Amino acid sequence: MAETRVAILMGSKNDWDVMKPAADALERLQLGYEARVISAHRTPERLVAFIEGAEARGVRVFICGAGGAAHLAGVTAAHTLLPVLGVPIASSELGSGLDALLATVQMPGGIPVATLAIGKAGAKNAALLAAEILAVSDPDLRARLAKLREEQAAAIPEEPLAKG
Ligand code: RP5
Repeated sequence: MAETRVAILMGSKNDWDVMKPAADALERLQLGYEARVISAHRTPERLVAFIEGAEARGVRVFICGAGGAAHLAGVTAAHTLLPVLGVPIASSELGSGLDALLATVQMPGGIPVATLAIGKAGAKNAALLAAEILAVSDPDLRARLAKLREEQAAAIPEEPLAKG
């Protein structure tokens, strides 16, 4: 695996299905990552310990996915100057993930969290946004991102009933 550049944190192992598209996208872009189950509520010491060692291990961007009263991205952002990308997850009895979206996106001024869409699209885009952040100072990664965009466009049929 490539050297670590990104950390993918999630509040529960039950969040992995939603967060896996982030890992898939990072792998496609040959970006190394660490994925961990860390809850801001249930394992707060684990969160602080992970963040304290992350930058020395190569982490430059955090992706945090959580559901319900989703504090993981905000608490992570409070402990680091690295960019934090938040992915709201639909997991509570409210169902849609709107609770997690609001909890993640409505950060008070002073501690920023860049919030993506609810669910798998948000997880995938968080990885792509992390790559774009890193590509500012990595021309090879920028080229891989450009190739991915080209492949994505080429895979979209012009005809709605086209096979494939
Ligand atoms: C959040 O609570 C997690 O991110 C998860 O989405 C949600 C429910 O967690 P589990 O009860 O399924 O472990 O902290």
